[in-house]
Amino acid sequence: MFSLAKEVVSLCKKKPNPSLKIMIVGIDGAGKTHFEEYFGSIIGHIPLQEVYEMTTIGVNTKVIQYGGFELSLWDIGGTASFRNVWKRYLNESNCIIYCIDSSNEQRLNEAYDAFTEFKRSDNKDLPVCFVLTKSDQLHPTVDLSVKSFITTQSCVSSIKYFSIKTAHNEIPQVEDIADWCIQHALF
Ligand SMILES: Nc1nc2c(ncn2[C@@H]2O[C@H](COP(=O)(O)OP(=O)(O)O)[C@@H](O)[C@H]2O)c(=O)[nH]1
Ligand SMILES: [Mg+2]
Repeated sequence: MFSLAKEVVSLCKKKPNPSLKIMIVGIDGAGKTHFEEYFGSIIGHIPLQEVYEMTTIGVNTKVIQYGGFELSLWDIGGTASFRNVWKRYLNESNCIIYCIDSSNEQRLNEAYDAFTEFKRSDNKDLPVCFVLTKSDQLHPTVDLSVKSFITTQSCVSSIKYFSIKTAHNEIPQVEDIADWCIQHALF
């Protein structure tokens, strides 16, 4: 009897956390790979790796445990020729993080166009956390523009700010983003 109870306890312990899949997209240079690295380091305690100053070709994945969930992060390359691959991940995803370089007003329309084209394929209308990256160099026009852009979207959405320069400070940027994803994810 005692050994059966022990077995049940050990099986319960092995039960994995429910999984939540988050795709991280945005045009090339938006800061996705740096964001994912810091996310994995701060929340998942994965040692911070040096990010190669190179455009991501393909997908970088990380799996971390947070808030009772197993979070799978997919940082998907954002070059123009790779953007049509994003939609292939929609079906399996529960939430989207869309990174926009908040310092770059010149590429803002390109970022909107890529998002609009991508979202057209999203039948579930997944929630989107718009992460304004490089917030150490936040351009006020970009900030205002994105605030207005999200009001035109049908999906549940929010704007969060992130900078590799302040990610480790007292401001819980990454935790705030992870909490938002957990609260709004569609299963
Ligand atoms: N100032 C600043 N630069 C950043 C920040 N995050 C990323 N970068 C720079 O932005 C460039 C593109 O970053 P990367 O993560 O490769 O973008 P990706 O193509 O979207 O994956 C790199 O040169 C980074 O050093 C940030 O928070 N602040
Ligand atoms: Mg990248």
